[in-house]
Amino acid sequence: MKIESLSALEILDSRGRPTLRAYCQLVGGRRHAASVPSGASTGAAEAMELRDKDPERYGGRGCRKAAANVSGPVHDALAGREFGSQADFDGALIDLDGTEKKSHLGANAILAVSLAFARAAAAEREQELFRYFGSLLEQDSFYLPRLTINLFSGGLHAGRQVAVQDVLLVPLSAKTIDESLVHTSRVYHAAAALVEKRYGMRLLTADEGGLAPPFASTDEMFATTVEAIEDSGLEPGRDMAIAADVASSHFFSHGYYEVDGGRLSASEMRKCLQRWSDQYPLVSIEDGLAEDDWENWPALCRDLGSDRLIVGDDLLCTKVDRISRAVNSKACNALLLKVNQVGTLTEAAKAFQCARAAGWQVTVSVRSGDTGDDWAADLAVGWSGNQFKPGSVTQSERLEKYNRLLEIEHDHGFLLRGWME
Ligand code: 2PG
Ligand code: MG
Repeated sequence: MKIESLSALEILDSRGRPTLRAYCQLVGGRRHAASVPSGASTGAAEAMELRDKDPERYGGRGCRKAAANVSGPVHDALAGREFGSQADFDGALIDLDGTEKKSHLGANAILAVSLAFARAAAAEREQELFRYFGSLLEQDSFYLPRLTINLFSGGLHAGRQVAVQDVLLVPLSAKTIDESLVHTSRVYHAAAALVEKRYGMRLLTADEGGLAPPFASTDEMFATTVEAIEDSGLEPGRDMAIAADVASSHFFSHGYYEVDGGRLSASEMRKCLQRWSDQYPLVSIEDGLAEDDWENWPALCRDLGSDRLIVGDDLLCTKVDRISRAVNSKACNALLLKVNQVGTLTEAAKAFQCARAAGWQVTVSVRSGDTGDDWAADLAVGWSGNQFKPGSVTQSERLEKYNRLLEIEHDHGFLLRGWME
């Protein structure tokens, strides 16, 4: 695969903030594009997005420098070169950048090019994108991931009216993607009606399309979720369970977790998570403890991990060294995989394999600032992730991913994974 040209431009994400779209053209092929997402609740160990820091444009968040890096030095170094594989191409990007966190060229620039190359390579092989992604892991049989779908948001995704960042629905009894979305839509509308009645507000949505009423407490957020499931005619815990992205790094300060007006020590925070798990049908807990609170994660996983997912997001940042540390210390049993935390497809594939080799589950996730590009759905199927977290069932940047899953299900009839299967 010989590179004809690489280029990029600044575009806007679902929050109206700049991000990047890159283009890759192989010799003899046509131009292929890929757009990258961007997070709000970022982990400290994440690869670095390059931002312009020009206060006159988008509060300093512009991505013109990152775009120029692709169209300039990256194009100049790689155009005309032949690459036998995604790993070779990504390796060249990593070498060209030369920094630990990809801060020289920008992780946003590097990932956009890595993905655009994947699209171009898949097209050259006349493969659907999910099959190309599968080939990176030498995988050629596929499952559809079980969905986790944003319903309510707090934390950094909704102005911190409660500490916990996201409450998600897990359609447990659904047999297909189609049925998962039908069930979820029922609950979403029941929740919207409850919110309107109880809080007297029209439907204001958070970053990922979830509802964000002024809940007085986290318990109220969980209890309203259960009520909405019941109102929809589904059975909580049997048809529809709950996942929480606690995102606790973002309310952890000076050794304490600041939840619902209280200051909890790590062991009190664990007790709190235990109580929520006893009281509500909580089947997955993401970032229940903070990203640097390594010493307390193993006890959390021991207490709650036998029949639920204990997911590391900020803790792991999709990085092999952090995943290995968590495997060795039994800190969690699942990886939240976000490709832009690490910056190339090849490194994300290694993180995926490292987690799977330890017998963990992998939840593939999009970001709170996302675009209409649907590559993440192909990735979730191509790598047959156990779960997929694309946000709520509103907003087109979310729905593009669900619609792509519907398309793959329709065209190929792959089976939907069972929960924790
Ligand atoms: C998370 C993600 C997605 P963000 O914390 O898991 O929900 O949020 O993209 O803001 O990091
Ligand atoms: Mg998270």
